[in-house]
Amino acid sequence: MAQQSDFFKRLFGFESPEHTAQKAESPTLDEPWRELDWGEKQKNLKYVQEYKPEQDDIRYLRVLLYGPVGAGKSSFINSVSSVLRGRMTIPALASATTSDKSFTKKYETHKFNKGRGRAKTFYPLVFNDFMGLEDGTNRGVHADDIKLALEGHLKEGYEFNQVAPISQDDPGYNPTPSADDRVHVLVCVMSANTPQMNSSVLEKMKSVRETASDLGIPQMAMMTCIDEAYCEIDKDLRTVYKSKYLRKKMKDFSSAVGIPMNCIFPVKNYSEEIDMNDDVDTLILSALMKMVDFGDDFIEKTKSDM
Ligand SMILES: Nc1nc2c(ncn2[C@@H]2O[C@H](COP(=O)(O)OP(=O)(O)OP(=O)(O)O)[C@@H](O)[C@H]2O)c(=O)[nH]1
Ligand SMILES: [Mg+2]
Repeated sequence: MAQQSDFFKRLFGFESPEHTAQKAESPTLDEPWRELDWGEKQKNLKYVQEYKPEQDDIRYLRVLLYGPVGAGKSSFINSVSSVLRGRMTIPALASATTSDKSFTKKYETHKFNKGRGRAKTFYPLVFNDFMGLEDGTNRGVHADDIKLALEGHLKEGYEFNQVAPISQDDPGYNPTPSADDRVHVLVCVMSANTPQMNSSVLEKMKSVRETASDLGIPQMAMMTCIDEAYCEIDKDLRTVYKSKYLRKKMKDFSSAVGIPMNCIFPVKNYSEEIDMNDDVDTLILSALMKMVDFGDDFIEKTKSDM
């Protein structure tokens, strides 16, 4: 077929109508719309592993994940841990099934071990995993709780209350957060496998974003489950930036939540595999490097504002 179409093109100087129609139907573009170097895993891993905030009073760069129930927030934390340690690890409890009720119920900081035994320390990059945003009022996490978390007011282990956001006299409320209790990057997580986002969840997400913008906190987004949503990507992860459907999905998501396209990253979380895979790692690292860069810029900015 390719030979036939080449022949047609050479003969007539343009592509045959059949070939043009076939190209239009194809789920993939000829060229990726975003460049990603699939051979740079080690260099990118080193970049993240060697990152350290410059400011003395900040031990950790803190990333906060939020988004709808079952979007893959906890799975992303597990995936990051696995990528950093070079083997499968599961520090954050992820759900084995998808439901409309959030599986994560507590506010927890996830740190990643560096080294073992006596030499064990932690990477200066930590994640907080939020309970999912659910449809309707008094369901799922309150946007107000996320806002307080952004400023560092939620204590470790705080149990989310679906009926009301935390009050200042709650033992889980931290009235005097330190510089590294606060959030340095806010990441919205969304599954590519969700047909359409619910309007009440979208409203909650917008309100969180507005607060983060008021606080000057950098924001980005990740689209998970790209393997489940698009069979061409499932077969070969390297087609990720050639998928027409995924690009459209990301564009729609970008306009719905107001996060620019260049701050949205598609990822596939480790979910069913038992061994590590370089392509999966490369996509995760691509998002992770931006979290480190954006978070570090914010840390530097707050330092110079003081
Ligand atoms: N195939 C595939 N499955 C995924 C991916 N990310 C997450 N999953 C699956 O989706 C389900 C939900 O993932 P979780 O990580 O628990 O989602 P969550 O956002 O933490 O959910 P809540 O805590 O309930 O709000 C789990 O069964 C995961 O294995 C992905 O990228 N690909
Ligand atoms: Mg979770």
